Amino acid sequence: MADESVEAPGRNRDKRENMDYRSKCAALKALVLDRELTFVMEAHNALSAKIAEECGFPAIWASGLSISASMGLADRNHASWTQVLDVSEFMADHVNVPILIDGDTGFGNYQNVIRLTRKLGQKGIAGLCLEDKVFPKLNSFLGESQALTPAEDFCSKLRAAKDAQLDGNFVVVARTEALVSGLGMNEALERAHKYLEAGADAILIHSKNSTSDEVVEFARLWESRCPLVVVPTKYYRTPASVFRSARISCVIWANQNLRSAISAMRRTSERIMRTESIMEVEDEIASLEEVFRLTGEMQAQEADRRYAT
Ligand code: SPV
Ligand code: MG
Repeated sequence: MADESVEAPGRNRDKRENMDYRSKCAALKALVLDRELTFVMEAHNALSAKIAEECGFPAIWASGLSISASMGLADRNHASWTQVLDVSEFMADHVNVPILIDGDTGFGNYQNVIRLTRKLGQKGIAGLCLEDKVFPKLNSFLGESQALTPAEDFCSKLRAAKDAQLDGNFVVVARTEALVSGLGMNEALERAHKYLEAGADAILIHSKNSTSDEVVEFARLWESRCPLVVVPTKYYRTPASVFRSARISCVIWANQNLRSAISAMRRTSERIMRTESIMEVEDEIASLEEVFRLTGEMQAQEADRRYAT
């Protein structure tokens, strides 16, 4: 009879993966509910997710803008939801911290949200952020007065996501674009109330102002009814102490890894082009050893030692 106390390689694999997923969801839920301010870092592939994790970020934002940009695509749902999901799966496989995915509008109606949410659970993604714009979306910082979906329709998506989640601690963040679209504070608050009622675990109040005044005012009027998330891309001068005093739960740094990669790659390519040599850049770029380390080469060599015949 097999000795049940000895765990054969591969045995209980599914159980372990489920446990891992459970703990990622629990970790993300705890971060969102915690009264301490949490910083969530953008990533657009497994490598940037790994770097963000190693730098100490407790959660990753799988940014729609950054993922589509890294594919050379506009942030207009030109990347399909399965393509975004594939990238996020590589990220989830590569890091131990939870991932909150930017689910845009949910890629359709509540039907699409149900399928998306189930797939996120299967792929190890701990949270989903949905925004109340219409499909296909346009980045919040483009154009004026973008149309919003009726609040009732968006609530259907939120209810569908909460009902479809595979883990009790899966986090659904409802993002309102009411301020971005110029609809005003009352509309933003009314929508947030409805979204909370529909089951959202947190509200992302988005703003494209160059100061944090309107999100701080929203937070004051919201009176901590549920955790608040902000994305200070445009009000980047705001110090963290302002978010702490406003009792914001999470700050998402939404695109800085992508933008720094663009600048670094351009600098390196320009220098190599100009000097017709890689000598000048060699000491300033990541070593090959670092690439091997970040991509699990040591673990692959360990597998060779154990299993190669
Ligand atoms: C993203 O990162 O894709 C976002 C945040 O949705 S923002 O681009 O700032 O609207
Ligand atoms: Mg986005």
